Amino acid sequence: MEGVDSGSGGTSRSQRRVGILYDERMCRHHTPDDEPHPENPNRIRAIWSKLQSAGVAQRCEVLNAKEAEDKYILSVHGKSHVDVIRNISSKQFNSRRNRIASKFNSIYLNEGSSEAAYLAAGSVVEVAKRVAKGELDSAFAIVRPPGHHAEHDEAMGFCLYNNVAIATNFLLSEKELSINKILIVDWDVHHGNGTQKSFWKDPRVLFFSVHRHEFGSFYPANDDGDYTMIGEGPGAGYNINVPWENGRCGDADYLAVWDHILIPVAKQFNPDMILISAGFDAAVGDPLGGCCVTPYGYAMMLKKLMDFARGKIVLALEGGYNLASISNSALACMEVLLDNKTVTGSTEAYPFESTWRVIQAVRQELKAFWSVLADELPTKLTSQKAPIPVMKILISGSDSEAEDVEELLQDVILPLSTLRVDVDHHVLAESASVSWRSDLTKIDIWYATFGSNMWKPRFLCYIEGGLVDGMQKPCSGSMDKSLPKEILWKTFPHRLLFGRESSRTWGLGGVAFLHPESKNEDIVHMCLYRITLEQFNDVLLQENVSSYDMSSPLFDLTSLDCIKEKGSFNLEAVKKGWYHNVVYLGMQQDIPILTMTCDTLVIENFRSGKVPLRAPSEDYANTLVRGLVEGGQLSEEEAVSYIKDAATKPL
Ligand code: X5A
Ligand code: ZN
Repeated sequence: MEGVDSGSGGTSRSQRRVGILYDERMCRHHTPDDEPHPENPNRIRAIWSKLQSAGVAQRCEVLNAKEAEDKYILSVHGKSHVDVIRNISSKQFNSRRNRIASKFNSIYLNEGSSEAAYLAAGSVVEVAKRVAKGELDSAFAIVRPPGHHAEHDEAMGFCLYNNVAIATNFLLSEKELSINKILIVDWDVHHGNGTQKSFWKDPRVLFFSVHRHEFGSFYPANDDGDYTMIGEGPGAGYNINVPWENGRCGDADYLAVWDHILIPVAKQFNPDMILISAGFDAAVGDPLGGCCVTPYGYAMMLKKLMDFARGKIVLALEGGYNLASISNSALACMEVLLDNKTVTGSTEAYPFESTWRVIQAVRQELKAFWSVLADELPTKLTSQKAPIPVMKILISGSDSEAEDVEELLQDVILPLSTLRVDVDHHVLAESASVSWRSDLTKIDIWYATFGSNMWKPRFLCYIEGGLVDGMQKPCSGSMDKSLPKEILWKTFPHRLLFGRESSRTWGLGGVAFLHPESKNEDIVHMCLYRITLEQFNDVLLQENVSSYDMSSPLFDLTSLDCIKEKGSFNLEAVKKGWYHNVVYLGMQQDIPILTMTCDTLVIENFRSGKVPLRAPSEDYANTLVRGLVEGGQLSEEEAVSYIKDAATKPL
């Protein structure tokens, strides 16, 4: 039997009235030639179909999308911006659309964009109105394009109209709704810059955003999301930012922020209604977010907010780019909206030390406005912290390295028994790849290694599978497990460097990169393994920890022709991987020598400090030394100083 009310009071309804809104027309907004893009129509399709197959949509009131009226949109955006979005999809803009889109930051536009933007904004208005009127207890608007980055005169970050800001102004303007104080909770992994600006001086709207910030280097990459940004004039104190110093934040971090900032403030503010900018890109497995909130975490965050505003809550979708993660997160939220049942599950980890630091900074900054934040947090509490990033939930330091969701699933999600989670994961797609494999197995190449792969037992993990000393994660190996046919060493005029804060395989500390361009004063020792081009493809995949399915090769014969001419070859399919740039180093016995490293753009980011240069960890450095020594290239002393040199010389 569904909809059992385990809550108190015999008079309560057996089923809460929960609204859900989905409209296929919002899928007509997509990239002009349907090029792949994280913000694509399948996002809302995946959520909608998940909610249906789980039987949740059937327990909700399904609402129709509506286009927003210009007068409400104009309460947030300027006339010129509204004119652009209204007209952009018409025929006479066909030739100019791409050029206009390129003037914005992270925006694409097509014939369907206008309608989708109007529907997204109008749909959030629609569900908000119904919840405000009491026709519904709460609701979820499954909308796109998202909205929270969109500013007064600016589309950005995949957002055209600021859906949540528009709905907020609508609620405040309809006096008979009696909604005078609104809490906006923005749990999208990115800062809600557009929403912040909309209500900067407005004390009727308490804007709260928790986001990756990394001192202003995470998108939108400025200081707007800093905790010192608290609003101005009458709005001072009504803007609260919780900026993460690092990625990898999970349930424990978010719930600590809820318990020690958001919930006490919500109590004191006492909102008439809550709007959630519900991006699910802080979810475990998200390709952009690099955080690891589980469905249980989202459920708890939502549950804790339901004690306010008499449960009048509207969720509006923002970001979230892993289809399985966003579907499961949305499902967990819907179950909370529908049920009085308590959420079960547990958070095993502690918050990061940096999380306590940020919480304390926020409380300090805002205690003059919110007396509930005035007390110092007890040391007994703040000393409970994750030792160092726990390896099993350590998602690499970059905001982009593709994730192995499977591993995270087992460690983090499976214990959360009541929330069914089945994140898809890829294995080598054997059947589809048979044909290219049999072709590429006939071609030999030299795979030239400059990092830990110089130590043969370590490299063999990429062929045979498994792990060796110092590695924190096993490799899957190649499909063809035959050993390298030959091994030889050579030096090349390239610069070796170490960067990034941590890696999945070695933990904290930098890993080796090769400057893709050569320079005469540089020298790098390289161990060359003669393997097949098929095996090289499997190595490429493992080096770039990707969910790419290998139904076609990453690097084929055409790529080989191309690289001999151009010198390097970027792998589009794993472009988020750290080693997606294949570099050609010449020929050896009529066989091409190939290596893999980052591209020159990343080198620039290393140089500017945007991506950190970092010395290797002890385990990792030892592996390199071992490779050089056992390979007969250098004495131990020489090897140690060679590595140290590369790790300390400025770029
Ligand atoms: C809504 C949202 C992300 C934009 C990232 C641009 N936008 N690199 O998640
Ligand atoms: Zn986002």
